[in-house]
Amino acid sequence: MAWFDRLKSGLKRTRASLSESVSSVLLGRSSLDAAQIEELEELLIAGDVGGRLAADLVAELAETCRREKTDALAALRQILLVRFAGSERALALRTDGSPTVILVAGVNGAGKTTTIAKVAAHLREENPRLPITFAAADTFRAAAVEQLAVWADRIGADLVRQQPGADPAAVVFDALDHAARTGGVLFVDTAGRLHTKHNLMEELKKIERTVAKKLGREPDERLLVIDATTGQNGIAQAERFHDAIGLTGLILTKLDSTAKGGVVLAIRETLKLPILFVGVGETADDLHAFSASEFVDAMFP
Ligand SMILES: Nc1nc2c(ncn2[C@@H]2O[C@H](COP(=O)(O)OP(=O)(O)O)[C@@H](O)[C@H]2O)c(=O)[nH]1
Ligand SMILES: [Mg+2]
Repeated sequence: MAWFDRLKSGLKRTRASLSESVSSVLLGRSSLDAAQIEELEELLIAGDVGGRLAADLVAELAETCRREKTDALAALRQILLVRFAGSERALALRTDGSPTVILVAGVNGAGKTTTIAKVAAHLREENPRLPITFAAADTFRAAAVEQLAVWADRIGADLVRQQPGADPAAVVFDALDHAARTGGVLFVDTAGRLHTKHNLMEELKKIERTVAKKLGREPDERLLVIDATTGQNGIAQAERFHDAIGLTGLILTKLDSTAKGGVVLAIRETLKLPILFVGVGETADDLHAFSASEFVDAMFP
């Protein structure tokens, strides 16, 4: 299946609850009365678009309709396209021989480890000779290291690991030595346990400092993986991670498992960070570079 069809199919639930109800309010209209404006705003909020953005979008739509007497649904699509143009960015790979260091953070179960595997699989497909290293810096659970080891094996990536309970920064230290020899891309898989939030943030900062000390720069990418089903909570979480490690971008997973895919718009609007990838399922083909226009097209076909 081509990517756009996967995305559309992944957004099925969001379309069924958010898009279809929005469309039925707007269909065939070229002006909106107060009741319709209110209904539309409520539908957008229910779809997790966020209160402020919903109010903004509805106000802009009402104004556009007043001014241009244009088809309201087409106008909403256009407003979304303009507002979210440029939300995407490709992975920044280094070309100076020094390894590209990609730190991947997020709470437990967000999809960090599988997302690393998927992105690595794509890189491997584009360039079979690209050296790829995984640093197993989620040392908190033995199973996490084993999970990453299985992926490394499948993809043909090198794995740098230590025993469970080891200092994650020490694993990264070793992995940096390894990647300095091989070049290519180093993915750092991290822990995500939430009940020790402070320690987690300190752990991530320590990993950053280790990279800075060894390479004289921050990790090239500091990506946060957000489970789209966590909705507005994901935004608050992201702000904490951003405060701790200065995120360079976001990856949104599990859009296939939520009817509130509007959260993508809320996240972009609130955090102003680029979205690199979105995930709509468990296979490597279900993770793809994000495109704002594709996303709007898939939401409102
Ligand atoms: N349905 C669906 N499941 C996903 C997606 N991304 C990841 N998962 C699943 O989420 C679960 C947790 O992923 P994992 O990578 O172990 O999370 P981590 O704790 O952040 O490392 C796994 O079963 C993944 O297959 C997605 O886009 N859609
Ligand atoms: Mg993991």
